[in-house]
Amino acid sequence: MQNSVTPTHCPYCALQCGMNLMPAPDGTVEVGERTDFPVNRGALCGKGRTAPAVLSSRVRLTSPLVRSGGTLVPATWDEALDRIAEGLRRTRTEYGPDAVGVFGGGGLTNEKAYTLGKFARVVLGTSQIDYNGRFCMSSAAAAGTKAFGLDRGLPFPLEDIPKTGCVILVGSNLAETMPPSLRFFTELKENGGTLIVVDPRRTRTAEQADLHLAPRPGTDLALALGLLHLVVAEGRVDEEYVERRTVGWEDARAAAMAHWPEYVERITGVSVPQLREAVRMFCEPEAAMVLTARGPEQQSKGTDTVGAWINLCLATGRAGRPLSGYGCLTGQGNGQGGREHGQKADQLPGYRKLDDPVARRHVAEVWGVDPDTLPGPGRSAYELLDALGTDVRALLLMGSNPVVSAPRAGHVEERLRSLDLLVVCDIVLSETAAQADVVLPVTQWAEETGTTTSLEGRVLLRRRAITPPDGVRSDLEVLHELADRLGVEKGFPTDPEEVFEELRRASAGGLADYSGITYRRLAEENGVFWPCPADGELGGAPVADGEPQSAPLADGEPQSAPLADGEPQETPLAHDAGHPGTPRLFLDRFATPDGRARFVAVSHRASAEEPDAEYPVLLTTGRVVAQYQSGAQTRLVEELNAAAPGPFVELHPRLAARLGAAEGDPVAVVSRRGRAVAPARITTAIRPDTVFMPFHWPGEGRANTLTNPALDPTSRMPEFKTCAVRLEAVRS
Ligand SMILES: Nc1nc2c(c(=O)[nH]1)N[C@H]1C(S)=C(S)[C@@H](COP(=O)(O)OP(=O)(O)OC[C@H]3O[C@@H](n4cnc5c(=O)[nH]c(N)nc54)[C@H](O)[C@@H]3O)O[C@H]1N2
Ligand SMILES: Nc1nc2c(c(=O)[nH]1)N[C@H]1C(S)=C(S)[C@@H](COP(=O)(O)OP(=O)(O)OC[C@H]3O[C@@H](n4cnc5c(=O)[nH]c(N)nc54)[C@H](O)[C@@H]3O)O[C@H]1N2
Ligand code: SF4
Ligand SMILES: [Mo]
Repeated sequence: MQNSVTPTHCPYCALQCGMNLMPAPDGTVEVGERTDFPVNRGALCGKGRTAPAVLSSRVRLTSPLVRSGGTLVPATWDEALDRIAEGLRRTRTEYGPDAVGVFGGGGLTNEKAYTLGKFARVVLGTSQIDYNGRFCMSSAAAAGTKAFGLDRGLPFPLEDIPKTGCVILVGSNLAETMPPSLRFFTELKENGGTLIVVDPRRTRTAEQADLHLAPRPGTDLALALGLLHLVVAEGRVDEEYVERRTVGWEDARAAAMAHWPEYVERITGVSVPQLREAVRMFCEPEAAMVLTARGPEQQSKGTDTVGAWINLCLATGRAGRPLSGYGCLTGQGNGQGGREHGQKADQLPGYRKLDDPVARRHVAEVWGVDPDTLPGPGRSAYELLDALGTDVRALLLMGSNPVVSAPRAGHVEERLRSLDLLVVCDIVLSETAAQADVVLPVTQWAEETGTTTSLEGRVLLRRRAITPPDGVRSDLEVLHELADRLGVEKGFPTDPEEVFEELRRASAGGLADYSGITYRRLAEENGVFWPCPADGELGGAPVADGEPQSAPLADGEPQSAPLADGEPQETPLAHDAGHPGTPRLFLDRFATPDGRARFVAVSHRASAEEPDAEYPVLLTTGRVVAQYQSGAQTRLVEELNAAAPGPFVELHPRLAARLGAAEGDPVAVVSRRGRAVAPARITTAIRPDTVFMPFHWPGEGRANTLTNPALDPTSRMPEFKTCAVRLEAVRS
């Protein structure tokens, strides 16, 4: 234990709630309220509050494991690392560098994501790297980039939400997925603003709405186009704004006009009066926002769907103006930073493109390599998993558990088994690690320092608060050791701040420019919003090793001056005064060459799999409040398991009656990919044509046994949110 109180951030979702860690009498840590972080002001959900339980879990890995005679047995670090290096070298020699794949995660810190991308390109020389963020917000990222020239999930801080006039929340159940953020929407309503929620289920979030629209899964594109049609028909277009700040309106308008309200009602199941009411609520106030999450994004047309919602914002003059805009609620702890610094198949640090010669030259110079040696773009996440055992014969996996979380998971499991070499770095023996040839036990959030970038685009410092157990090493140490064994002795530091200093240089001049950010500033300013270019040369005194990085004040007291109301840009800098960071984007111009936003001309299309006689019901999937993702971490916490012990199938009483299923009865859900069985949870809160399953569990009730890996043509996002299934009663 280093400090008595260490201010840091939660290991889980993109809200990155602030928390204090304090030593507990039994040698572990306790979570304390940290009220100075403006996003959560001390509030935490149950996952954050119980996160320390995973640090001291009995099933935590503390020794490397290697497969021997079919089983995983403990090994020394040298044995394990040697075996990996030898396997990777052999694969490369026999099949070429692209036969080695790398799979990362949006939960990894910026330092890890950056180093993993560099490791793939410089040490392995492979193009075959991608990460689980592809399954997360990639459609919104693609649409945001197209429309605005830049993808930062929220172009404004969350604190703007209560001050706008209306928010349309499309396919987000944030009351369960980011509970402390619900406050911003409650305050919005208290201030006289309105909330519209679009979700096929009446979720805890939808219950807070002034208007709940419950479309059929997979029809958000039609819904957005129908709203835009009405905006035009009712004369609500902001012509002056469209003229001055956008291009492409004529084509987008023509496409939207083909989506008559009655036609949209037929596709979506949302009535024409409800469509009109939504348009009125959205258009009447001075300012309004559209926020999307996984509901509309995890579709084989997710990019076009988000594009259509952005069109709605642009046509009504609600983007790049104070208290107005489109935003995506990014999901994972570092879902934002994890998509900026090079673990994505087509990307170099600073949100640069791998196929851009200028970007290649810049990053190659920082890395001290010849730009021509950098490989080109590789396969997207699902395509990479699908190629395992054929084109890709060895895989290094860090920060994901695809056996539970990938679409068509039975097939992915089979592909993983067919590898010559699977290496997994994890905290626990996840379902994926259990299939590995070598498992490396790594340190966790509270045992290491690093930065994350929250859904607001706010770069944050997570601090080491506790000494890791014997036997584990950090992901950075793993990459350093492997680089060394593969003949690259320099360029893979194990000190996170040293990595961050290099990341600053690599990102300088890119879209996601972190060059003006230092660990010291992060500690003193409670985070800095990118872009934050350096003022002059890149210096910045590093924080002394092991020293407390800011003096914590007495418990309960704010630890730094709260931001001035509405004006976080003006917060004075305590030290190395430089660029203040950018809480709000696009107010003067969009990040396109001409400064104007782009409309997209899109039309509705069917989902990859629509119900038919054999598979007459729609399946959608998502989350519950008490479990996180594949559950590898949260399934270890007693309190969370008590709240959410296992999978279930949520269905309407009418469907249940047809099936003859009572509450709690096992129900089989069958798709073209496989069959899953879980207890029925009967509720009128879901459409009668749809069933819902959470995806947090492996085994018989694994939702991803069923899901369809149909990919969005642009973002390569799989269609997690809709596929066709049939239900069968299970006789015990
Ligand atoms: N408790 C908890 N919190 C989490 C996570 C977790 O696993 N557990 N994960 C984190 C991560 S990585 C992410 S990405 C976020 C995700 O956060 P959310 O996007 O809020 O989570 P989901 O439950 O996947 O999906 C949201 C809603 O989409 C609805 N939906 C399903 N199909 C459709 C559709 O076709 N259209 C529309 N409009 N809605 C639809 C579902 O009914 C669901 O209520 O949560 C983060 N926070
Ligand atoms: N059906 C369905 N499937 C989905 C979704 C859905 O809505 N429906 N959502 C998708 C989305 S949005 C996401 S983000 C994915 C997430 O799904 P996964 O990618 O499986 O995410 P996690 O369960 O968070 O996996 C993280 C793994 O890394 C480990 N880990 C945590 N921190 C570290 C670290 O610092 N280093 C290392 N080496 N390991 C670490 C954890 O123990 C865990 O085993 O699931 C996707 N799958
Ligand atoms: S909302 Fe997200 S960041 Fe906040 S405590 Fe819960 S899991 Fe952690
Ligand atoms: Mo996610």
